[in-house]
Amino acid sequence: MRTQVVIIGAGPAGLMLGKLLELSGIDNIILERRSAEYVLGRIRAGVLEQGAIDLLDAAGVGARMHREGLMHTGVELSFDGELHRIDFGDRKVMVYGQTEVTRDLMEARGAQTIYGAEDVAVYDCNDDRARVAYRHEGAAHEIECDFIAGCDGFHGVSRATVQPSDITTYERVYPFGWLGVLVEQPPVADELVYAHHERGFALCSMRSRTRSRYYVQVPITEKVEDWSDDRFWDELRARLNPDTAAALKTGPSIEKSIAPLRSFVAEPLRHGRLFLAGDAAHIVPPTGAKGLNLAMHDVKTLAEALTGFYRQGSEAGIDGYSERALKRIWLAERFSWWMTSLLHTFPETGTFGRRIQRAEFDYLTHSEVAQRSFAENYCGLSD
Ligand code: RFL
Ligand code: PHB
Repeated sequence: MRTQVVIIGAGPAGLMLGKLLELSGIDNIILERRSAEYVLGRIRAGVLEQGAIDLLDAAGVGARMHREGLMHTGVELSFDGELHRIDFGDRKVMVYGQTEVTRDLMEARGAQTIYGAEDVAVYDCNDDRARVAYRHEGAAHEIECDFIAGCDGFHGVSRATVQPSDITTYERVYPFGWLGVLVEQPPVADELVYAHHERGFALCSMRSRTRSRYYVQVPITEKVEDWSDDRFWDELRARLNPDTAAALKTGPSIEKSIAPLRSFVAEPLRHGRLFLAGDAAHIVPPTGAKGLNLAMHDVKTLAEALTGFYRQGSEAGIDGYSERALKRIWLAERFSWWMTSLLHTFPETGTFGRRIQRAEFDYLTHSEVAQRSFAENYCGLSD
């Protein structure tokens, strides 16, 4: 088999890249290890920046998002029970689940996606042509291609095939995770509530007007089996401001899982004919809601680069991809790290650290300039 671009991974990065290439007339095949149902079953991100909204529109898959997504013009921040709203000014974000983005992209895909592709392996990335081998339904296959897009997430094969001496990684692993619960109940507030409390961070989010998503910070050693629904709701209430806690509508959880928190960047993003994009290249802690949005920005940049190569015969885009994408990646890493530092409890920082967090919160909630900066970062920096 032969194609122009092999995309590894059918998460939002791989599916969006596939769609953008398709629209530019560039042949591509997606290889995905899991089944489509499994991919759609993963509950992840919920917040889209304007840039991601615009990209979904440009890809022709934005109609349902505009019908069902919830436009937010601010967020609530609670610190030890004291609530403040931050207004985004003339900016906004869209609350629309990653599951829905993935479903819309899957349904719009015209080119081939091979689900259940096992033992995917990347070869010859530094030669004239690259090759990708895989097994499907027991048979071995190979695809020859011009380029490979590694969109296979943090644990994928793409980054792992690069010689360690050719890649530099930067990492911070946090000693806690987020225990998340999805529930068929209306959200507790019209906007997201991010809460700092001495017991730990909490977040009230949503998927729709009838479905809510809640998180509490837990030590990374915690086991999800030890968290009954009642224990979760009690802990969440204890961390919120009293009015929000009193308004909380609880119910049986329809999903419950613990996600670890990590900051990570692998540089560069190009290795011969292999390009890394999305979580394969970088991870942000979810506090700033940046992971999905960064993945969308990466593949927009990569699709433009590949379109320039095939349409104009220009290598400028593919040569500049890594540097261009990394600029935004590091800005998002900075904001996600900062928001994580502001809102979580870090046992090692002691009482001095807590007072600095409080000062940071007071500055943010009383300075118009700080709020404009927050809104600019949270809603998405311009290119
Ligand atoms: P994905 O979604 O991990 O998709 C990678 C795909 O590659 C497949 N794969 C392979 N396929 C073939 N061969 C192999 N060897 C393979 N290995 C892996 C996988 O099965 C999978 O289908 O990466 P992608 O596309 O780069 O997308 C990134 C986003 O999923 C991620 O950044 C966000 O979910 C992060 N995130 C959030 N981002 C936001 O922008 N806003 C949010 O509000 C937000 N909230 C979150 C989040 C992530 C969370 N978790 C669970 C980590 C909340 C949470 C709790
Ligand atoms: C979510 O709804 O899952 C969500 C929202 C905002 C975040 C992280 C996750 O910062």
